[in-house]
This record gives sequence, C-alpha cells and structure tokens, in this order.
Amino acid sequence: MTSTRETFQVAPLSRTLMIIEVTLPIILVVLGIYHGFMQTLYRAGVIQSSSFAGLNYYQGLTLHGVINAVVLTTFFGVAFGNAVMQFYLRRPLIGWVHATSTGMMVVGTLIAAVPMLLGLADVLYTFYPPLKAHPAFYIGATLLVVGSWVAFAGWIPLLRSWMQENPGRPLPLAVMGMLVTFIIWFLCTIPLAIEVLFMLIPWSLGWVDSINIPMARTLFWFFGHPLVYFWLLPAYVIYYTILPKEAGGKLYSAYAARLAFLLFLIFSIPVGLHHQYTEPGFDRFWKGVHALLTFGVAIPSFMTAFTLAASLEYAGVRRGAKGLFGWIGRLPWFDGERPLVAYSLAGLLIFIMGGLTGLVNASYNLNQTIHNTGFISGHFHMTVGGPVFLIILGMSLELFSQLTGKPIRGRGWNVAVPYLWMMGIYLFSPAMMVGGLLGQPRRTNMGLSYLDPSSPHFRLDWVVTSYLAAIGGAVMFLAFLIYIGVWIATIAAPAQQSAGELYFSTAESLHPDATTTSIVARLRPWLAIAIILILVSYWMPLQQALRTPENAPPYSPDNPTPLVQVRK
Ligand code: HAS
Repeated sequence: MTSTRETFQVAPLSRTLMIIEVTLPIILVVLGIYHGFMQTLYRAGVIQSSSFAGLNYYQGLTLHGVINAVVLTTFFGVAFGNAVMQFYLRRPLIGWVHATSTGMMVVGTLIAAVPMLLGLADVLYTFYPPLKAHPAFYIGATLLVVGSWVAFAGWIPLLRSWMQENPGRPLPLAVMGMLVTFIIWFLCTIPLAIEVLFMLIPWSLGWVDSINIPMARTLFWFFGHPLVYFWLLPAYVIYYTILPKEAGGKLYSAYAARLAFLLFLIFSIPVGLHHQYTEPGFDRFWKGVHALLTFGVAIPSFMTAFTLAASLEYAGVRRGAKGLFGWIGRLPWFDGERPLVAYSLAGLLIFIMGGLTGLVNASYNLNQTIHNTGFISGHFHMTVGGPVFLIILGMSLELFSQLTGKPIRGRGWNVAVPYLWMMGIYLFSPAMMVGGLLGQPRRTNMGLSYLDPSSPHFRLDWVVTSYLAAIGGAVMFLAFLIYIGVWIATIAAPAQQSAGELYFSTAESLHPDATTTSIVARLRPWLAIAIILILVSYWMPLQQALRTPENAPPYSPDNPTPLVQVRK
C-alpha cells in the first residue's frame, strides 16, 4: 500500500446521510448503554426493577442487546464502508442508492423501536422462538438489513470502475477488508431472511400457530456467528491500515492481512452449531465438524495478533525504543491528536482475553460447563463490547468530525475513554465469567432469589460476582458518559475545517504486498471454497432440524404462560 495525504470531498447529499448514519446510532446507544448498566445493578440487587423507568428485566435486556449489537453495528458497518469506498476508490456514492439505503435503515430501526419500547418485543437480540414479538419488530429489522444490502450493492459500480481504471493494482487493503465483511454479511443474512420472512413473520401475524424451533434456531445461528465477524472486521480494517501508521510505523505485512480477511471469508460461516452443542436433534459428528471449523476461524485472529504486534514493535523501535519490550512504552498511548491509537490499543488488550475465552467456548467438552452461564456474557463483552465497541466509538467521532468540519473537543478526555472502558470491562467480564463457572446463569432474573439470605436459593458467591460486575458496569458507564460529553462538546464547537473532507492515514506495508495475480488478491476462489464449506457443513444439520419439529406455542418470559394455544 502507498501512503496518501489526499483527502476526498464527499458530495453534499452523501455527507448529510453519513452524518445521520453515525449520529443516530450513537443517540440510540445512550439508551442501550443505560440499560446495560441497569442490568448490572438489578442483578446485584441494587435496584428492584430493570431500570429507573421501571422496565421489566427482558425489555431492558432486549433494548440493550438490539441497540448495541444490531443497530449500532449495522449502521457503523455501512457508514464506515461508505467512507472507505469513497476515500480509497476516489469515487462518489450514487446519491439515490445511498438515500434509499439510509432511508430504509432509519425507517426500519424506528419501526422496530416502537414494539420494543412498548414491551411488545421482549425477545432479546437473538429473537429465537418460542419468544414471540409483534410483527413490526421483525418487519423493522428486515428493513434495516435490506437497507444495508442496498448500500453494499451501491459499492459495486464504484469497484468495477476502479478496477477498469487500475488493471495492474490489487484492491486497496481497506476496500478488500470491507468487501469481505459485506460478502460475509450478505451470505449470512440469507438464512436470517428465510427465518424471518417464512417463519417468524407468518407466526407472529397469526397465520400459523406453531413454529419449528430447532430449524429457526439453526437458521438464526447460521447467521448469528458470522454476524460477529461482520462486527469485528471493520475494526480489523482500522487496525491494519490506520493503527500502524498512527502509531508511527508500517504494517508488517499487507499480504498477511489480505490472507487473514480471506480466511474469515471461508471459516466464519460454517460454524453456527457451536452455539447449539447442547441441543438435541443434531448428530454429534456435525457438531464436531462445526467445532473443528470454529478452531479454523481463530487462525486469522492469531495471524492478526502476530502481524499487529510486529507492526507495533516496528513503530516503537522507530520511535527510539530499546530492548525486547521497550517498544510498548514508546507507543503513543495517550496522544490526543491520534485518538484512534488509544481506541485500538485498549480494544486489542481486551480482545486477547475475549479471543481466548472464545476458544474455551468452542471446545465441545468445556462448553458443557459454561453454556448459558455468565461466562458467555463475560466472553462477548470482551469481543463485541471491547474492540468492536471501542473502534465504533473512536471512528464514529472521527467521521463526525470530518463530515462536519468540527474538530474533536476535549482530546485528553477522549483518549481516557477507551482505557477507562477497558478497566470496566476487566472488572465486569471476569466477574461474570467466574460467576458463570460457579453456575450463575445468563439471561434469567430467576426472581433474583439468590440475593435473599432467607431463600433456599441464596448464593453468597453469586452475590459477590454480581457486585463486582456492577462495579465494572459503573466504570464502563462513566467512560461512556465522558465519551458523550466529548461528542456534545464537539457538536457545540464551530466548524474550523471544510466539511465533508474524508481522510484516513494509511500505513505502508513493510513486506511486499500482493500483486493482482497473487492468490490473496483474488476473491472468487475463496468465495467458492466458502460456499462449498457452507453447503457441506449445513446440508445434514438443516435436514436434521427439519426432521425434529419440536413445535411450541409462543412464550413470554415476563408472563410465563403460553400466549396462544396450539391448535389441536
Ligand atoms: Fe464468540 C458466543 C466462540 C470471537 C461474540 N460470541 C458468543 C456470543 C457473542 C460472541 C455475542 O464456540 C454470545 C451469543 C449468544 O448470545 O448466545 N467466539 C468464539 C471463538 C472466537 C470468537 C472461537 N465472539 C468472537 C467475536 C465476537 C464474539 C470476535 C464479537 C465481535 N463464541 C464462541 C462460542 C460461543 C460464542 C463457541 C457460544 C458459546 C455458547 O455455549 O453459547 C474467535 O474468533 C476468537 C479468536 C480470537 C483470538 C484473539 C486474537 C487476539 C488479538 C489481539 C492481539 C493483541 C495485540 C495487542 C496485538 C485468538 C487479535 C498487543 C499490544 C500491546 C501494546 C502489548
């Protein structure tokens, strides 16, 4: 990759739409984060309902999960993809396609928000049956996803025209990373579309009385695991392109980075059964196949760890570091002018534990101990709640600043946010994990009888871990409040540079990058392998799910009696 100082001027319509794409989810996340903090207080017995607004436990948890894990991440993936395509391909987005995509996503989010706020969709972010939501929830979610497909489709003419003009160059690394991200997204949202359109919506409209639960769950996890790489890969794009340059060095190997993205393409989808190890109806053999492939999907992250560590060491040495570990101290950890370094380093330090605990989950035997316990919540707050969330915060603010021409205010506070968040996570997640190892379940308030010393269910060890998790939650909440303060100060500041000028500092590769003929510069062979692996790994499990129709009536966790009687 070559380094560039050129900026790209975004057209006025796209600029307005991108400001909406980065601002709306951050506004919603205020509600999402608030409900996360309230969950921790409630589980520790500090408050008696799931929020000060008196929402019930599952409604609060649904708002927390759907806003943070689905709405924020999808908007960010689209906004960042739009920025990457325009900046690196040096072409404007097609205005009407962009407007259609953003419009669908905004309208879909608002439609889904109504039943969630009214308590008619307490189905958590996984919304698998027998939990049943109001049809508007599923219809809104569908619009959000289809809007993101439209954004992806809008990039294709830009890519084609760039390739025609640059026949001897591989795609810029960031563009390739975002392309892989959205191919994974497109492939994995197909089973989701089947589940929502042909199962959940007819069921929720009352056109059918019951639903095949194993099939719905299998289709969900067919989507649900690759989903986590849709969240993660934009962060990897930033780690590979911006971080090494901002840290003062180069990317150790762009070739290795390309290979990592392609390995995600082949391994991230055929692994969903690792969420269903404990479910009956699936042959052990296919659970084993998915377990093996899950270890495969860890390989590109291990490669990333080594490539990034080498890139950061190179940066530290260039900054004058001596000795084996001197480079660590030389990195610009607290440089307010380069906030993405702080947001990246804190995220990476969290992800070391997030990734390792993922390998624990993936191990079939260990999974029997931790499935559906607090251990899982600990794991995913160190992944989606760590590197993913921090990169979204850091880059959203950066994009907002570039699109509005307003410089980021409170730069010292801004770089404190990721480290404070990291401290909160390192209190919260281990507490949840230890609680999980002690048997504390996730996603159930159980009447919180374990808090009551007079109850036969009283568990002092769970009370201690819940308190530690609540303290971690408070620290994370404080970090987020500071972030919102920085955002508000930035909005209030007058514009000082021209609005809509995109600029991403981009690292050169220390070792030779791919050429157009390199295997890592060609997407098609990898896509073909991905599709073959998907077909092989899901062919039998889907048939097994079809053969075991455990139909059940709808169920509400808040009112645990069947809402509708199954037709006799
Ligand atoms: Fe996971 C459950 C396995 C990664 C998210 N995962 C979840 C759930 C979520 C989630 C949300 O196999 C809960 C779903 C639910 O609601 O039920 N996960 C894995 C594995 C990985 C993994 C093997 N997960 C993620 C990522 C997520 C995410 C990424 C979000 C973004 N996960 C599972 C399994 C379950 C599961 C089971 C189901 C469990 C159950 O029973 O329900 C791997 O991809 C992880 C590989 C990562 C690494 C780490 C590499 C480290 C790096 C940092 C290097 C640091 C540097 C810094 C360079 C091997 C890259 C150095 C700097 C200095 C200055 C020193």
